[in-house]
Amino acid sequence: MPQIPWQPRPEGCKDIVWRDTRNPIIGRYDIPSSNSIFNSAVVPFKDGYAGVFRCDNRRVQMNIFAGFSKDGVKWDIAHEPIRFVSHDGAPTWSDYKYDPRVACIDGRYWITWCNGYHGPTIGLGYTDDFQTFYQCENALLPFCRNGVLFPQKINGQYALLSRPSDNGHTPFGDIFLSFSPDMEYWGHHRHVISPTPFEISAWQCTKVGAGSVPILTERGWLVFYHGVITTCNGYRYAMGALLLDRDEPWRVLRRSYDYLLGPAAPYELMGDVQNVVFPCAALTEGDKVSIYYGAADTCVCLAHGRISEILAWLDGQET
Ligand code: BMA
Repeated sequence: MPQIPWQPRPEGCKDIVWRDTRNPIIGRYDIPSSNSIFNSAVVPFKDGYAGVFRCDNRRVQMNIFAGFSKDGVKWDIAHEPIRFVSHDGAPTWSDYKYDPRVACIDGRYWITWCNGYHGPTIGLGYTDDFQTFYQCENALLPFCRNGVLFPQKINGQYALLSRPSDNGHTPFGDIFLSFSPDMEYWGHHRHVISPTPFEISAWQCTKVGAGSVPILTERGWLVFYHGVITTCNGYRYAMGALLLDRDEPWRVLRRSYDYLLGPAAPYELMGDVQNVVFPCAALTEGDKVSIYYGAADTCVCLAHGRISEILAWLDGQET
């Protein structure tokens, strides 16, 4: 396992989660066809890392691309999008693909993304080598976004977080959990969280959506998520954290009411969509965590923290 691309907290910084000094680590024009590269997911792979990247092209069409890195910071992203092979006759046709997440389950890399199939829904596929990618049946019906798999079965079932939505820029949204025995048929749907009342925590009062693949800690599943407020200038996306029960992960043990990371750096405030911090992945090494997030729908950034400090911080979050 390579070292994760973690940096220590900068001197004088009191934040629970802090930005990488190398941000943005992936720029908007880092492949020849791209208008922007953001909201992307990475996992440890061989002696380095692999990832699935959202690259919008210069027609601003959304698609997902594979990439490799030795250190998690410098990425070699394919110049052509992933071409999925159908698994068991599943349709590979889609109007668009965006916002991928990658979960390694029993050594196989499972990819979920927002799949344009008569509107947005949760696309599902897998790869063993990041060369050949298989597309399975869509996990859920339209309209739905932000599909995030747990990295192991729970009580013998695969588990998937998602956020039912509309066909547009959805002004609502709760996180739900679904289970499947086989990655094809999903059910036993459970509610996880709703947006908060404005008076309690305004940054997440419009909608919420799962971000990173959950991290198993001694106290339960730690998940980074995004929360949205509707401002007079449109949506603003910030990042929070959730602690879910290990065996019944629809049970919420802790939730952030302060945000962990809100748009404040220039690359989060300015871009194709201003004021967006959108977490999609996290790497851990012991207590260290490095979070990959899309900034302003334009570039990919990193933020770092310590799991023990994030859990202690969550303990202090009260309504
Ligand atoms: C959401 C998705 C995300 C995007 C966000 C902010 O609806 O499209 O990909 O980052 O809006 O524009």
